[in-house]
Amino acid sequence: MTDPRLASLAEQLPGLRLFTAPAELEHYGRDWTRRWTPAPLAVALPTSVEEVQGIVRWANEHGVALVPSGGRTGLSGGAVAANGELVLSLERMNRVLGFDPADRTLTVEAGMPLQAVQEAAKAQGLIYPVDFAARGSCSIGGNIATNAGGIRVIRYGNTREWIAGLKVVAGNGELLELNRALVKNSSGYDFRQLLIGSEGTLGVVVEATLRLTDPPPPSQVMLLALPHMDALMEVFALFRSRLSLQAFEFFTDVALRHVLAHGAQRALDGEHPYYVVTEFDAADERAQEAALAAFEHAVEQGWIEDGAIAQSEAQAAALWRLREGITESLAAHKPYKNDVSVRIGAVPAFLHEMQALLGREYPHFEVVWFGHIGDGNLHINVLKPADLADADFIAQCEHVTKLLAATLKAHGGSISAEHGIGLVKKPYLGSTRSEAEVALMRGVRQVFDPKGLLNPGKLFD
Ligand code: 2HG
Ligand code: ZN
Repeated sequence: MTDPRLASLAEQLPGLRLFTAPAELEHYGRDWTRRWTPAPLAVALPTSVEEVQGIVRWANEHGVALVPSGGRTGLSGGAVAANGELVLSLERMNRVLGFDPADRTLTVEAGMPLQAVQEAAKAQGLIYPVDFAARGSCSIGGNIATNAGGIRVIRYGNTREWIAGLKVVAGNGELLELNRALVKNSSGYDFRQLLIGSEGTLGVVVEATLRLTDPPPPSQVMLLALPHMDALMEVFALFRSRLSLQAFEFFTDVALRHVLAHGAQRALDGEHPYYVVTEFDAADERAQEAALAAFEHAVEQGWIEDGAIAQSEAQAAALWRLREGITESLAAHKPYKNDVSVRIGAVPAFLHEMQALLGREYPHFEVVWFGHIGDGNLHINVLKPADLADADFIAQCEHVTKLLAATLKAHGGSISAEHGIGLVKKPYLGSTRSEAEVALMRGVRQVFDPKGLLNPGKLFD
């Protein structure tokens, strides 16, 4: 440990684990984006709130930037450390701190993986309903920092809805206890909600008190094959009016091809351009009959060409894999990712404009569409041709993102629906938020983190 700043950190916090080996710097310095070369100063892995406060105070003394770090499954570069920052990994703060049956809340440390949170809730006969494919690796602190969405937003909303209280270390090292799990608290600004989605730029989330809820009734999972894009929203409107939906997700034939090549099992024969995986409450025969009737009606209307219903949990998991396995199946192609949203009512018009735009601008690239269509949230992954240099590919994609951002602006949409702005979407923040809003964001940042040491360069410069 030759760096004097690190020597002083080790001296101030003698029990603190610090990593400085190149392999660890690389591992902890990047997230699921692969665009930036990791180059942190070191990685600190505190085990207590006091240690986190000590690290933040040390950072202030020495002017060292910090990158708060969870599971690093993010797709916007929010957890990348490429400029000599200290990575502040919450990985070792991963315990359940308490369950309150009267409040139905679970208090956990920020480094706990989402799946472990879900399991801890289940052990109490309840659920923590936010869910998505990275559940095993992402951390609840990271979910809070990005206001993560996922596959059940349609029923349960985003992470924001489930945070009853937060403990946060602000940029000066002070510990803030935000909302203390109160259901009703009309006593001024709600900093808890401000911290959610702030991407580590206002404070380090160290603990969270999560609201839990009753498990849903037994459900059924269906895979639907659709003949054209317009059928997506027709089927969605029909299913939503007749069934109690837990999820309504779509992908294209291109996505299906990749996920099948990656080991998922084919569930329907034939070629179809669009697919939906939907899950809905089906506690009794009446609910199941209603689902069948909705399905048949959609077939009669020409909105559905084929479908499969899972007959067992294993089959349900296999259908879900067709949707949840997409990101992993594309990773080797170094995809350029867009994660955009518009109001649900604006989806049909937006889809048509996007299709025209992407067809025109990307004639030679493979473009994969999928996502949470029922929330107005689309993921557009553009795959890099093997023979194209990374920088050229990104430059071409950035050009299209500018056009896409303008289209989104015209539709009142957002350039980041659920992945955050991070480094990847920073140039486009202004397409989603007004100048006045961004100026206020900078002002808020200044108040929480006067020296600008928390995740600098993310969200805005
Ligand atoms: C999903 O919905 C994730 O599967 C990842 O948000 C999306 O890889 C992506 O673009
Ligand atoms: Zn998603």
